Amino acid sequence: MSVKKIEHIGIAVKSIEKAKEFYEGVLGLTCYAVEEVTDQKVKTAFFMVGETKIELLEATSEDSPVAKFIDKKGEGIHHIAFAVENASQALKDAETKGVQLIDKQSRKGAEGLDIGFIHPKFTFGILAEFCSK
Ligand code: CMX
Repeated sequence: MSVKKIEHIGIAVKSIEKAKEFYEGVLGLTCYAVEEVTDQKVKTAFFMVGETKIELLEATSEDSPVAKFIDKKGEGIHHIAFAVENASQALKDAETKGVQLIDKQSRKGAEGLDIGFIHPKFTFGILAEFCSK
C-alpha cells in the first residue's frame, strides 16, 4: 500500500455552526462544502488547509458514531484519513497484515470518495480511514 498524503482530519463537534466561528472567524479558513452522509449518521463541513482538509463532524442521530464518541471522550480529533490509490485494496492489505477492519470493503463517504475504516485498537488509539477517488 502507498499512502499519498493525509486527505483529511476528522474533528467531532457538537455544533458545526458553533465550531465554524473558530475555523472561519479566527483561523480565516473557508467552509467550501457542507454535506450530510446518511450512511454514517453525520453532517460534515470541509475546510481546505494546504493539501489537507479539516472535516468537522456533527452527529445527526443519538446512535451516530460521532455522538457516541463525544459522549465518551468529548469534542476533538475523531479520525485521520489517509489518501490511497484504492481504499478497498488498502483495507485488504491491512487485513492481510493482521489489522482488524471496521469495513471489509470500501463504501461511499463524503465528497463521493470511497472510504473504509480500521479499528483504533490496531492503530494506537487513532481511528484511521483510507480514502480514494
Ligand atoms: N478514535 C479513537 N478511539 C475510539 C474512537 C475514535 N474515533 N471511537 C471509539 N474509540 C474507542 C473507544 O474509546 C473504546 O475504547 P476502550 O475499549 O478502551 O474504551 C473502543 O474504541 C470501542 O469503542 P465504543 O465506544 O465501544 O464504540 P463502538 O465499538 O460502538 O464503535 C468504532 C467504535 C470505532 C468501531 C465506531 O465508531 C466506528 O465504526 N467508526 C467508523 C465509522 C465512523 O466513525 N463514522 C463517522 C465518520 C464518518 C465520516 O467521516 O464520513
